[in-house]
Parts: sequence; structure tokens; C-alpha cells
Amino acid sequence: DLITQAKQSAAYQAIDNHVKNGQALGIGSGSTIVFAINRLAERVQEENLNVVCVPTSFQSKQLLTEKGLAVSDLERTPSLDVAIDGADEVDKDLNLIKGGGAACTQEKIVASCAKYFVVIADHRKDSKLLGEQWKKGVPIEVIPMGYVPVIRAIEKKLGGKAELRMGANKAGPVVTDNGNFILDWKFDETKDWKKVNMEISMIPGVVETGLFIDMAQRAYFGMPDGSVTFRE
Ligand code: DER
Repeated sequence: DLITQAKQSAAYQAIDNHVKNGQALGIGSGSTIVFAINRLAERVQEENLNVVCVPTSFQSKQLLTEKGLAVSDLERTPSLDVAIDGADEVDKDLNLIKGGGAACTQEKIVASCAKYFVVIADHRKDSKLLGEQWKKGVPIEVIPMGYVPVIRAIEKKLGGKAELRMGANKAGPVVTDNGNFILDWKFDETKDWKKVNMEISMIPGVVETGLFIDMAQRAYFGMPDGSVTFRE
């Protein structure tokens, strides 16, 4: 379908434009990154590239391993050349909402270790303001025993509504790869996201937010006709 085609086009463009022999890569999570990993495996095969990949979830680690790509970690490879990842929404300043796949904590750590951070997405993610198209709120990873006071603190300080993310094929709440819960905070109007990100991060019990502020250098958007645009 057109969305799948758009994801693939953006992923291929990013891998073809930014991956070179000898690099250490950060590899994100979600559905768009699957196409990026497929293209990376193709290029490694065809061009006999020597790259190492640091995953950001069990999902991306499994995909990298299945494709026979060299998997590393931040203990062995703490400095990355390029990180490539999806996003739930990208605003005009390249601020991101991420965490739709509940992987934003490791994704943010890996992205922070990269010299260059590239986002790949279909056109639905290309917004002026956060919240225009993505209506599920900002994901926030929290320590399980504190999720109720964190909800209360966020709603008191910043308004909106924060809800515990419940499993789809799992009874009870979603549990992240780090053993924590996810809150989805539906904010009521656009904010000073840099300030909000810091305020939420300071609340005791918050592990990480899905607000990636001043992190991405470039975002590729796949269009319905298969073409790709980018912003930076
Ligand atoms: O959960 C995440 O952070 C994902 O990267 C998400 O932001 C994008 O997932 P998608 O490529 O499946 O839309």
C-alpha cells in the first residue's frame, strides 16, 4: 500500500545517502526501520561494507541478527557515526515525538551518541506543530511503582491527560525492554517543548520522554507517489 511504499522510499534514501564503509551505526525501532535494515543488509552484501550496528530494542537487535549484520553495543561502541530511526511526528524545527513503539529510552540514548541523527518517516509524520497529526500523546517511560504520582504531577503541572499504556497481546500494562511502564500524555495545546521536556524529566519516577528536542539533523519523508523529500 502507499504508506508502506512511502516508508520504504524514505528508509532506502537515508541508508543510501548516509551509510559508508567502516561506520558505526545506531539503528532505531518501529516499522519504518525494518526497511532501513533490509536496505542496509542489501548494501553490506553488494558492496562488502564493514559496518557495526547498535540496536535500540529487542526488536531491532533481532532484525539485525536475522539479517546477519554485525551487532554491537554502547560499551564496545560508545561513539556512533550515524543514527537512523523513525518518528511518530516531526515538527517544523525537527523536534520529534517518539515512543509509539515503547522504545524511546534506548532510542534517545543511541541517538545522543551519534554524530549525525537521521529520521525516516512517511508523510503522515510531517507536521508544523507537534500534535497536529499524532493524537496518541507524548510517550513517557516511568518506573512502575511511581506511575500514579507521575500522572498526577504531569497533569497538575502541564495539564492534559496522561494514561498508562495497556498491552494489546499482553494482559496488563505494556512493559518496556527496560522493565518499565509507558504513559501516553495527551497535551491540550502546543508548548515550549524544550522546557516541557526538562520539566517532565525532572519528575521523580520519570525515566525518559518521547520528546526528542534539538536532536535530529535531517528528516526524510516518503510521499504517496514514492518520491522522498527531506528537511534539515
Ligand atoms: O517507537 C518509536 O520511537 C518508533 O521509532 C516510532 O517513533 C516510529 O515508528 P514507525 O516507524 O512504526 O512509525
